Amino acid sequence: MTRKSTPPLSALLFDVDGTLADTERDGHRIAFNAAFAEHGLDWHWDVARYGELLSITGGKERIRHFVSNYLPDYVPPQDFDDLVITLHRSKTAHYARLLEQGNIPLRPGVTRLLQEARDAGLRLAIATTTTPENVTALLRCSLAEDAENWFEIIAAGDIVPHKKPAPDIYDWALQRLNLTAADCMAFEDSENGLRASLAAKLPTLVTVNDYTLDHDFSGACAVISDLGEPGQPANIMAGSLHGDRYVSLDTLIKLHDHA
Ligand code: XBP
Ligand code: MG
Repeated sequence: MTRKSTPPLSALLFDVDGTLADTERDGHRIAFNAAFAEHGLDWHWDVARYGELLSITGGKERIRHFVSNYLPDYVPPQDFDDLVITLHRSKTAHYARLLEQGNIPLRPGVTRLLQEARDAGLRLAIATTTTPENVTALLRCSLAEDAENWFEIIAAGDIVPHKKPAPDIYDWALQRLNLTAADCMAFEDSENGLRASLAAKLPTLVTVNDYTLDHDFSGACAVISDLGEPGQPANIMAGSLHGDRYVSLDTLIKLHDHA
């Protein structure tokens, strides 16, 4: 159904990693390990360790944190800053290859909801700490060839000084959209992401994943397993979908009205 009147809900802002797709465990983690191996380093991030490292947003920041906190005997080379950049560039290339292989599908309900929002004329944006190339590759490989154009704003990576949980990336996107937070809804999967969106005053719907199940999601409109599909209901962990069993545009409007 197309909404003719100007909706009070004007735009949707999506996090990427963990929200659009489960990219972390079988995507970014594998790519980091491949980059370490490619550069002759015996560093390896297993699933559990990567879960700990996820508390640090941003890949370059995550590598630095790992070296400072997990490798007491490692003596960084003089050009350590360059090494981090080189490793991260290599990781980005490995990650793109994983996406090209088509192994990272979007999460349940994501494609359906994006289509519905587009059809209704809602504005779409991305707000993520990940590298811009990762976003465009995911959209192209896992959503649609032209999916980059579905989003009016792609706010990603190092364009702001402070990554999530700082609100900077959301503030940047809102400024570019020329909207106030109250006109929008954000979608997040992690505590750091939620802290960022709430600090930007955005009503936020959380879809959890295996890495974020235990996070503190106080302040979210609702916390659910995923967006769900007709016939594949979402599990509701906190809040309410106002009688709905999966998230449609009407659900979002109800959530937004109650925020
Ligand atoms: C995502 C991240 C990213 C990815 C890696 O956080 O923390 O750092 O793990 O991406 P969010 P890069 O979903 O909250 O945006 O290596 O490109 O930084
Ligand atoms: Mg995320």
